[in-house]
Amino acid sequence: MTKETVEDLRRTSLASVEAAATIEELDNARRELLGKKGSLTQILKGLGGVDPELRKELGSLVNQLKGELDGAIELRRKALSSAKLDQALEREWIDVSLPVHSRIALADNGGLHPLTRVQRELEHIFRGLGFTVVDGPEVETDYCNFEALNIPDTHPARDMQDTFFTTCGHLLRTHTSSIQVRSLQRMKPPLRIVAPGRCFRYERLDASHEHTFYQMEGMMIDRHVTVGHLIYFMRTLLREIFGGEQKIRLRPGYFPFVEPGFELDIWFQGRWLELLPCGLVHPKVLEFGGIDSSEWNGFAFGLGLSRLVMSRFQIDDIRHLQSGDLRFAKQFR
Ligand code: FA5
Repeated sequence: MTKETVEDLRRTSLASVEAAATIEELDNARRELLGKKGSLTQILKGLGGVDPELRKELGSLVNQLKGELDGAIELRRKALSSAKLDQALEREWIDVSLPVHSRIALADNGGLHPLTRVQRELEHIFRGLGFTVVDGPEVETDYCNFEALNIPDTHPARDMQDTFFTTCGHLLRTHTSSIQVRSLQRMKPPLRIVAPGRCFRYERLDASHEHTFYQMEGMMIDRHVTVGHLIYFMRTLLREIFGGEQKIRLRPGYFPFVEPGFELDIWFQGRWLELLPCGLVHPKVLEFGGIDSSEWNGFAFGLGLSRLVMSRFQIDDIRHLQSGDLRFAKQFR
């Protein structure tokens, strides 16, 4: 055995590692070089019979070669693995931005959430009654959610609507009534708006109370609006949604932003469900919105949209609505 033998092996072995085109070929090459019967292993074994002086020199050369080979094999393995991944990515690439083929979409039967369905129906009904659908932010100012609705800082009504506050002093709106304020600031009377949206409260949760739920605000500002107008619109709304007259009751209710104020309840599963608080807009709220309350007045309501969906579809627990459970959602397709 000579230095040339080791040098020859270096050339051929490094070339065979480089030539491996797949992980399997690389494993074979490794076995042929470093396995039990591999060429390098044989050389190591043969060192025993070599003259001690030469053995020392050859031994160090062979060890050096072994180190080089290990490094080369590792490098090649990384290159091959990443090429394999690239190929798989290339092969399995899909364009997620392409529109779904209508036949596939139908086969999977995606559908609208019951909340979305009822919200859209309500929007349609109210558009037909001359209302505009408007929107407002979920993260609100204290001013729009409370102050301009005649609920000053010290007012006990704030306790009934505890919520989540941001560190910069804003809050997650507790009701869609904040959109009354924004609409009064932006629009000129006469005006009719409805504003569906998500609300948030720090609540004790049960079958009819969620921390995140939907309401739909409505407001009409005009001249000489009466409680009669209010009741007419509320009845029309419920008749259209339920497809017939519903058993309802109207009782006095207190909200600082209406005067007089009412609670409209609906009979649902053997009990009264609080659904539709309403009333005539308090003159102070109009003034906060820059509207002359001696010329204009109006009504407002805050429909509990999540609860309306419950009674419409006989859903016994409000928590199903946002559970994300497809077994629930698929029942309404
Ligand atoms: C309000 O939020 C008033 N802003 C409503 C209003 C608007 C009154 C305009 C007058 C004029 P209240 O807190 O009662 O009122 O909530 C209104 C409706 O939202 C309730 O009747 C109920 O149906 C629904 N609601 C309230 N809290 C929850 C909750 N935690 N989970 C589900 N629905 C709720």
